Amino acid sequence: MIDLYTWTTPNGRKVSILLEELGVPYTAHAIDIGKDDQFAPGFLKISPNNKIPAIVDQETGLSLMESGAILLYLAQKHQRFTVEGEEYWRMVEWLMWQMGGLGPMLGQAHHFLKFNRGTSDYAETRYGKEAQRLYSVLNTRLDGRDYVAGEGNGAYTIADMAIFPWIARFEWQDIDLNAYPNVKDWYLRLADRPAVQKGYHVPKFVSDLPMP
Ligand SMILES: N[C@@H](CCC(=O)N[C@@H](CS)C(=O)NCC(=O)O)C(=O)O
Repeated sequence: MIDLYTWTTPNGRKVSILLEELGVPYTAHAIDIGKDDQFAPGFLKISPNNKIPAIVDQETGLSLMESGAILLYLAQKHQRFTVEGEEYWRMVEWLMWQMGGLGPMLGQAHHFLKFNRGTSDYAETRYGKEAQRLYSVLNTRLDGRDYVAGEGNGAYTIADMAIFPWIARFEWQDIDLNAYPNVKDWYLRLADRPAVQKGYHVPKFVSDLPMP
């Protein structure tokens, strides 16, 4: 049994999507980051960086923070949604691209383009352009491929699951998905999966999965 501490944000949704794909038992605990639940002393013991998501694996007692580490742990534990050989490293490469680039940059785009528009032209231009650049990079990677890693036209892995909930906020980022046709096809491919639809609404329903 996995205890998942999460909220309705891209980093949280990555993990609930994987848990739904794995079909393993888990309990989702809502950490309302708008009410500062992430600073509660009990939560800090498992997530010392004050952020969701975090898990505790009740089978082993292991607690983990950082969504990328959690995805790698669960994929390795269950030997699913991962690939082998050189492609393993390609998967890690795109997972790290999400963790170090796509997530942090789109997070800033949300701040300046969605929540604080009009406060900084510089930040709007910087993060708006960076969002477009990152979508172009992903669009190029997905040219002739169904998924970001894996041999041939690819295999569905945790790297796709990490990227998906960030792309699901394309409207917040002023992105027209039609301008990135490979990303759009990939997005619709993942959005069609029942586990993605279910995992997206953990720990609670906020709104439907956005459709381009
Ligand atoms: N690198 C971390 C980032 C986690 C993160 O930024 N979580 C946000 C929600 S998506 C959070 O908990 N924010 C609360 C806060 O900043 O106080 C991961 O991928 O797990």
